[in-house]
Amino acid sequence: MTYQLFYAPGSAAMGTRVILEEIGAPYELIESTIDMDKPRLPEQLAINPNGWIPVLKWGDKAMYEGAAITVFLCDRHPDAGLAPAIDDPERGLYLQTLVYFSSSVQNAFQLDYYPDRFADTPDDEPSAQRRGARRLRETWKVIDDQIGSNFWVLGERFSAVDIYLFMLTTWLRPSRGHPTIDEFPNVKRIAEAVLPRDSIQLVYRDWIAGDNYGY
Ligand SMILES: N[C@@H](CCC(=O)N[C@@H](CS)C(=O)NCC(=O)O)C(=O)O
Repeated sequence: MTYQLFYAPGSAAMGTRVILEEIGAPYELIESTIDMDKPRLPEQLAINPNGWIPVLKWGDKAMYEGAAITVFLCDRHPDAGLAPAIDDPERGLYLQTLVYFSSSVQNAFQLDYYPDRFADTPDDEPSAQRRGARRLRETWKVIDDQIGSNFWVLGERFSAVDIYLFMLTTWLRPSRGHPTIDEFPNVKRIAEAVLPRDSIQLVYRDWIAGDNYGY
């Protein structure tokens, strides 16, 4: 079974690609875009009318929403050991953190990167962006405090949530008023521990080399 992933550099689809690499499942990338001036592929829009990625296809099925795709893939490939099983004591924290990342931390990024979705008029957009930068600080602080002295987000065990954390840290841009990762030492420690993984080195090669994907 070969997965197909609608993909663009710099996007949340990179996190999905890392999961696919970690799982060792065969996959193909379908070139998409997050450029708001470019059209989306009709096939992508038919699956996700919102126009955003990641979008994952397998067989005659498809889905979108990065956190849901993460849970889906990790449950489907338990041998990869990327997620606590359904009856594992850490399953709750795993789901809580993934959903918090996707609904709260990502939302804060969106206020800055897509202010037109949150502001009534173009004149109001800078206000949405400023609130987004503050919201980033608030939400990352919650995560930093949650991690505390844990080695990984879930404690002793590496999981897909650590990959998701890494992906989100690559979107931090102090030049846009975002906090720096140094403000969140526990987050930074985990991002640095994730960085050497082969999957990250492959998928984030350009980012590691200093390409900020135009942000
Ligand atoms: N809630 C979605 C959001 C995904 C998202 O914001 N993707 C961005 C790239 S990181 C995107 O495709 N942006 C272009 C657009 O929204 O049209 C998820 O977590 O999968």
